[in-house]
Amino acid sequence: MFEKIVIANRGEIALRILRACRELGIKTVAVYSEADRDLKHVRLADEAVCIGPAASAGSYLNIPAIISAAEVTDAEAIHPGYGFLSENADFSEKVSQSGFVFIGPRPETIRMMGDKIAAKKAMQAAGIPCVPGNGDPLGEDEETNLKMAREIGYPVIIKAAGGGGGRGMRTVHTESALLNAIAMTKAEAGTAFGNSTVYMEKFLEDPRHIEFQVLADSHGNAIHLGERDCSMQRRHQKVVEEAPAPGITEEQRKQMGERCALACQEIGYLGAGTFEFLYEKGQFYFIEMNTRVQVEHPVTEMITGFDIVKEQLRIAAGEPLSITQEQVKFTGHAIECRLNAEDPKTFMPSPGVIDQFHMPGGPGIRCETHIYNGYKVPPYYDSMIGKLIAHGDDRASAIARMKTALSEMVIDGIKTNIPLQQSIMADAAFAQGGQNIHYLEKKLGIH
Ligand code: MV4
Repeated sequence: MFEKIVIANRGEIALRILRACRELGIKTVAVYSEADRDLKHVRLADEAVCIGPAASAGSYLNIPAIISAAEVTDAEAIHPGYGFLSENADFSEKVSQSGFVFIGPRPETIRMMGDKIAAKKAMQAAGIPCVPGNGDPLGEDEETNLKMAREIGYPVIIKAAGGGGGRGMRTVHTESALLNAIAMTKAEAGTAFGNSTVYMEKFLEDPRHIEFQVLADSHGNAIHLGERDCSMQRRHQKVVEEAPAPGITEEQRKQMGERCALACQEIGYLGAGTFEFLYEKGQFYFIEMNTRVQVEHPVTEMITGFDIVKEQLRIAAGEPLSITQEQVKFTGHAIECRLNAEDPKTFMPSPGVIDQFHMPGGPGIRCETHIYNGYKVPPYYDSMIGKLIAHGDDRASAIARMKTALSEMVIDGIKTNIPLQQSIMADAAFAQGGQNIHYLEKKLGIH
């Protein structure tokens, strides 16, 4: 196992990684921006290095500064967390070239999954069901493109190969709008991603977002930890996640999960990963693969009793997976509410000093946050300040525990989305489970 690693992130996930390191006896190096001197994990880390100014371009995205921090502290590996450089293939490559271990997949894998066309092709080849549409780059020939859309059937969606996470895509409902939509998406993609390649898919109108968690080691072993339902989202930002996904049968879980694990073995995947699917009318359709630990990983940990971050560290150190697929057991139901420093009605960020914080507790409650009394939420980064996770024997009991926890949690001094989360937990349709990706925005009166 490593003796010392650099945590190349901030906030709750940096603290989460630090805790996993402590359990494994690994020393930690926190790297932080000038705005983040007071982060909780910076105080708890064995060493801390300031890597640049508040703006993340000069700090958390500053590759030479992060690698230098590893060099001066004599660390062996770098954990990127999520966001920032976590899915940057050039970063992972430079980390390796500098003699450190990148805690994540190989650069080639990250690069392939960053190219949505290459990712779809690889998954098709590995037997993963994909959205209808061959996934080839669209050429200039108008007749060919019109014919393809006619064959797929409207509505179709034009997606940028360099996009993902909801960026660089356009839906087309009629033939008369197709050619212009392709031209517009190409132009925008060229500007936004430096790659104007686009492809065409059937547009699924009312899907759910269901994703499978996988882990693969360097010895050729791969397992899945079941699925999460992340359909409660607003503007491509997840708001509530849960595991298991309501209504998914044990048989579906086994079949899709094992296919994902097998695909990992076929592409030589390394580390933790997520297969994102759209789920409609009983069918799964692959859309993207995330090559990082995700914000919502705790709901999977709660129903499996398994520590995903510790496993990332073990895998990166060359150890085999600590459990087999047969040892993975799913118990109860877990729900995660993301906690954001924002106005619950306008969604405007609400940075500032937290002058009162009371953390909820009780059976089945887990609170992942770096905030504390007197902590000042800086305005420079994502507004997520933590996550509240509730586990129960079944979905209803997880919701009941979440409601209790939300009602006893106090975060004063800034605005938070706690009222929004309370209204979701009290929502009759949410209580039913299995709502689609448009539900929350409709409830909020967007559309
Ligand atoms: C789609 C789709 C419908 N049909 N692809 C948005 C984020 C990116 N990961 C893919 N996205 C979508 N791709 C086809 N063929 C609808 C979405 C989509 C979506 C997907 C997951 C979660 C929330 C979403 C919100 C709007 C659109």
